[in-house]
Amino acid sequence: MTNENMAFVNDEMSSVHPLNPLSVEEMREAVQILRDGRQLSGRVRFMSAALREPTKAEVCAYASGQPQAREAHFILLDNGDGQVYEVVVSLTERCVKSWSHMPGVQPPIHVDEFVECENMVKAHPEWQTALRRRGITNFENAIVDPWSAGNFGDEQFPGHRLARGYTWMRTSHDDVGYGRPVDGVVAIVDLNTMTVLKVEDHGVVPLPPPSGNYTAAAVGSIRDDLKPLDIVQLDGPSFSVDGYAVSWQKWKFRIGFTPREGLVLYCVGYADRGRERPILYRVSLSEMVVPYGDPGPIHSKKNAFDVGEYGIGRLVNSLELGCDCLGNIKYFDAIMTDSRGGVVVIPKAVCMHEEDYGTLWKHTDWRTNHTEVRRSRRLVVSSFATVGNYDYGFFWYFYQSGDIQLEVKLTGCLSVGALPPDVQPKYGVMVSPQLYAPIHQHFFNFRLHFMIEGEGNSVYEVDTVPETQGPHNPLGNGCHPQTTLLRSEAEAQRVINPLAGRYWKVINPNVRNNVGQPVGYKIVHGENVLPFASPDSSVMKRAGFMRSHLWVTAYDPSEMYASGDYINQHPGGDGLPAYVAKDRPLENSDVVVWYTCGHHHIPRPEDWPVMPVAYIGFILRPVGFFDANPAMDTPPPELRASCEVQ
Ligand SMILES: [Cu+2]
Repeated sequence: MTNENMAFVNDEMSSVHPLNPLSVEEMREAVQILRDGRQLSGRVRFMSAALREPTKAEVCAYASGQPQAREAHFILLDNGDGQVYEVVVSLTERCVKSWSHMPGVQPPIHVDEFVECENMVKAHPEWQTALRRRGITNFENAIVDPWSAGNFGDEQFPGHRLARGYTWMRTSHDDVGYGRPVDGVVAIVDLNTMTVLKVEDHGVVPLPPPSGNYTAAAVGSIRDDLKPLDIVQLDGPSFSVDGYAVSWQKWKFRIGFTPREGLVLYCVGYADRGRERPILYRVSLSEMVVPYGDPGPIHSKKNAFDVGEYGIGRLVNSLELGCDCLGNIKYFDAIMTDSRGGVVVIPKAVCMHEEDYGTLWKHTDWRTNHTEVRRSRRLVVSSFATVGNYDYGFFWYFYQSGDIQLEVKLTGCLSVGALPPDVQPKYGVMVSPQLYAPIHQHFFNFRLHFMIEGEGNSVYEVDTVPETQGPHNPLGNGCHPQTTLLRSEAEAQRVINPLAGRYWKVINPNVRNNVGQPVGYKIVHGENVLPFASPDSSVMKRAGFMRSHLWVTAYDPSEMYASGDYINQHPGGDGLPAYVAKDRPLENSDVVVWYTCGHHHIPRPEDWPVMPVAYIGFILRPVGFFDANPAMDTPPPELRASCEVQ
């Protein structure tokens, strides 16, 4: 893609841009075309409905004002026979363009299945018997979540669409849902037939006492010494939006959204040297998994893939001004379908606003006492999703310094277990009387399709190494960066090394800055960890992307997800481990970087009943991309003297 191409993909044209998510009208029409083209039985579910995203080549071929082929992609599941179909509908040609049978796969669990599964399990006599065994006779306040079944090689029900239903007891409908696990009871369900196949009972554990609720009314005494803190922008925000195209300061990008990945950003570029300079083609959360470290029968099978097994975009929150976002906000809706093909709009699913971010740069001349200081402003694009008990925020930040930051905010309720009084857990931490939270990790993999100044990109690992001893290093202080080209996919599977100051950079060897360096961006890692599960464990096979923090692949539009297209009940090996098995060359080519970050969570009592936000992420930082500090031209702040506290 040339720089000129990049400019046009960032401008909204009179025709619909090929990367725009399907509109409400398009979604409704696509469903109708599908129904008109094929007789669908009443047992067919729409497991996914979204734009069939054009390939990068197709987007690059997009010409200003030219009508674009618009297509929708569906994943259908026939609950009657369990078969799965991928369907492409052409909105332009008003026809079903392709219909592909996908044998042996399981789509993600749909939120509609959550609701139906809970009602079905609660009505089942074996489950009711198991609860009565625990002295529970009123099932009204019970909640049941269908956890993904995984694949442990010991399946008693091959060929079924499985989930594991776990139960909790509320004291009322307003109670914290996840504080009182009915430990030991697992309902193995078939989501196709919506029946209970088996109720496992691993032994009665007393229900823990109520452990507190998180609503303001339940907390009771609310502190009263917080004064309002308002974000006021009387002249409006500094960004402009045209459809899904965003301009802010010198940044330009496009916003997208898929039911599987949630928030997607496209065509990120920066205006510099008199043109828009491409940096990224497409970035998204490609997969995530939460392996639990308790080997007991309940938690050992908990390792939810919240992207590939649930579709984290479908679970997105509708955000509230003043609560989720402060300031002058631009919201974007998310458009999808329910499992019966009805169009669903989640309003305000993506929030965009500006934030003050303290000091951008500063220097005081101590001789003259003259100070130059600039305040940092950042643009925030974010969304929040609720996956059962946990909540995840995904925040992209754009800075005047040229940095792009991704931050995941982890909050919500821990997945807990019950213990008899006076029993201490080995594999978890007590968070409340008779209530423990198993140790676990949250691994996120972000797919970062770079295009630094075009398609010829290379990836290097940079360590800092001490200089050898000798006359060239007489005082022993010498050290220097050691740069290693990652030539192929086999070489480009790396882990962090903070003690070597390791980072990875993506450069364009064909474009140089004013001191002759190739222009590039580096990946600055934050908190990270490797998994503790054994290499031959189920979760390591299924989430092979956890093995390395950095993976690089040659771009292939069919390679989108770190654990493959259909991870639900999959035995493993798909996704990145399969992609890199080809060991394709990477130098000076169209590369996709996949970054895995792991949040290690040994829970604390302070994480209960709702955990304060924990943060994890990474920064993409220019390294020789600019000739100098790109934020030199930010205006000096206005002096204000009226708000000094005496
Ligand atoms: Cu956690």
